[in-house]
Amino acid sequence: MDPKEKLKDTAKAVGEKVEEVAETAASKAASLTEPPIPGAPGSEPPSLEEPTEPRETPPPKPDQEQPTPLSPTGAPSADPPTASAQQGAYLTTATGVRLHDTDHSLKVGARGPTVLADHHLREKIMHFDHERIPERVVHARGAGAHGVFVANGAATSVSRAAVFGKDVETPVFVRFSTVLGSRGSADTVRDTRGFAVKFYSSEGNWDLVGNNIPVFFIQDGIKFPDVIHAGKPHPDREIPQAQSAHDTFWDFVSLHTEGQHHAMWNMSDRGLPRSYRMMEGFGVHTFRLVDAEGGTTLCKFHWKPRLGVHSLTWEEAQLAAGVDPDFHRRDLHDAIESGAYPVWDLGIQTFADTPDQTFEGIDLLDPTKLVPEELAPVQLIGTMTLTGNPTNYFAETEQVAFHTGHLVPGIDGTDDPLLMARNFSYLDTQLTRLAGPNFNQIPINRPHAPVNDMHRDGYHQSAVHGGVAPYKPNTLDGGCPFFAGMDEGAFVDVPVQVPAASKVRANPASYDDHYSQTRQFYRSMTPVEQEHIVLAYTFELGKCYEQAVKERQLQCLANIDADLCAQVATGLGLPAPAASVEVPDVELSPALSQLPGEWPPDGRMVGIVVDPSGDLEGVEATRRTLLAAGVVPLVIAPHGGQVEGTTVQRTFATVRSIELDAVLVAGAAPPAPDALPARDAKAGADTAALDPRVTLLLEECYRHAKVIGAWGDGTAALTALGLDGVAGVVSGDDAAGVLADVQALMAHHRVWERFPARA
Ligand code: HDE
Repeated sequence: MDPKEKLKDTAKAVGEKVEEVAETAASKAASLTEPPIPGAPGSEPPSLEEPTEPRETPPPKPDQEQPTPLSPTGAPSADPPTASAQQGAYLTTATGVRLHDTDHSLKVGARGPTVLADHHLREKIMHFDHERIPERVVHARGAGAHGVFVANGAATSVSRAAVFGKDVETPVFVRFSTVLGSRGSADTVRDTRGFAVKFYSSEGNWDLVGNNIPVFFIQDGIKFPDVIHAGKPHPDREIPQAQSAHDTFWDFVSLHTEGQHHAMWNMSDRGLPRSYRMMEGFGVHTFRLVDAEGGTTLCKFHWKPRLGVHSLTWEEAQLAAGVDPDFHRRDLHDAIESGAYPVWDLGIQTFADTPDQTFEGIDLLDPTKLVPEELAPVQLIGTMTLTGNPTNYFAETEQVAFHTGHLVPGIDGTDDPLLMARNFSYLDTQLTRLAGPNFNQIPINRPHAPVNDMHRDGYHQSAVHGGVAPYKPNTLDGGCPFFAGMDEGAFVDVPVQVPAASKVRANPASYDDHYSQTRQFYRSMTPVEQEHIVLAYTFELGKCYEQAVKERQLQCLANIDADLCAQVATGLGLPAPAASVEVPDVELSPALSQLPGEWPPDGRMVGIVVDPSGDLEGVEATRRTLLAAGVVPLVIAPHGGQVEGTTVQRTFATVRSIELDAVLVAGAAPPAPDALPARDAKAGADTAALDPRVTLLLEECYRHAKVIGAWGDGTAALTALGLDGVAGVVSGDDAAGVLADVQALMAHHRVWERFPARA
């Protein structure tokens, strides 16, 4: 079969799988007797005893996908996707020789020395010693997923890329990440998030390597090592990990004031996403689209999450970093496993490709500037759905290699000096990280298009190239491979005019204004969001040691907004300086705010605190209604196991409020037998009627503006805590009525009224 046809079939199969799995998930939820709480470690439940009958390894879990089976040079393979997993029922050496023991090294007598001839010991330890590869120098901590992108055809008038053709389905692999932390750092730190998408298009791979923030810290890639050195832990003590709340970061951005805009986004709620599923994504740079006639249009890419853009509160983020450092990774995998597939629309803002490359006075080559959506609306051009979890973290999420230079015909870069440096960096970094130039042959990186590149040899070469003439022109290999023209889908460089100029190390004057868009962002926020920004700056600068750094950053804040500066200065106990530049008014851009709105609840978590002597029928009905709405119910009880036939997912001892988007109290919840201060300091409070861990749960949910509901005996708990009649707190006699109100309130993400406005 023609490889392209075969690829189309693969893409179609992915699309069908999306629908099929969605349908199965919905019908499964309706018929389930046990809640499908995601997180089971394997595809089948383990036996109590060690199995001894030889058998093949169990298959991957239904939510897991593998890289499409392709040869290293992109030829479709008839192999099943599991062909690259372990094969056979018996333990073997790396060369396939069966083994009868792997627990004892070969010794001279049971107590004697190990012999050098033990080839199995030597091979096993050698391989283990080399299991680690260098982590990414930035974005080391990440989580990935498989999915599919379906174009709606709206971009075909501006780009000839096949990936944008109407109804074309393209498999994708996405990796979300934090920037500053090491591979094992916590997910919920205040930081920018990476949002990198690899499209396995029929014309080759296209990587859109973006962030959840539309601007960047620096205007020229030559400063990237500097800003990262400043953001990473201090080189002497190697602290703090994965955060910007320290002297070197604020020293840098207060000196390189072009970083103020990005820093402002980090200090806003965007720095604390509730979930990877609830983030916008941005290509940041301006790209150049090329149509079928060679005409060009400038564009900026946007990913819009169907679930809306939501954030954690600062206290939630801090708690999660300790209680569940894998918060975002777990959330993404759990959502996919439970069938709540994350969906984003891809959109573009388009601009005429004029010689000055500006739009409404905004320099499109300056990556510290955005174009407000009010000036250039985002037009949707397709939809991405994430449908599969990786089967193996290392093989897929760790080894995936993105590169801004992975472009396809119809999509090109611009002269943004940040993008230029990236085009160099992403190839270069893989040489060290993935040990050589053949990283595109690693299964997760293999293009779904035929590869005939004349590159030869190198570490880990897994293609077996035929022929003798990897050069052009040649006659010995029949002239192969041949050049393609535009009509055969070649990437033909656009002959863009470059103005004659002197070679200089300089920025254009249009890069000079570092404050107007920073001010525009702050002033476009709602009062609640502004309060969070004040708190963030006050916390971050409060963690700085050096007075000069704090004062210099306050000066930057004065140049952004006098009130913001005054609030932060008060928190730091320092005088607020006057602006040192002119502070003109700016047009507001309401699209920058995350509020207000209503969004679907898919994949959200609702805790149900049960009391073994309470209304368990109501609990069961509530659980089913939530499942049917795509919400994950977590039953929380005094002990694990079952409560009168209802499976318990969390106990009073194991639950923590940060896991929940809303909480329901379905009974009196008196102190459990393990509510012992000697065992758990959280159980140390006055235990009068309610288990102290439940009191803490409710107090935290209240403080984090989460919806709280109770019925029956549970209402007494709310009364005891003084929560009756408070915004976003629902109580009543019947479970169904309370749940309906709770669901309606949850659509707003939080009970915003509970965050008091500044007097
Ligand atoms: Fe990156 N960046 N970056 N970056 N970046 C890397 O590539 C770099 C920039 C982004 O999940 C590295 O494979 C330079 C902007 C993401 O694998 C490295 C500059 C944006 C990821 C690198 C930038 C990004 C990276 C580290 C300034 C948003 C994670 C390992 C010129 C538009 C991709 C690697 C993944 C990763 C260099 C600036 C996003 C070192 C030199 C702007 C999402 O090559």
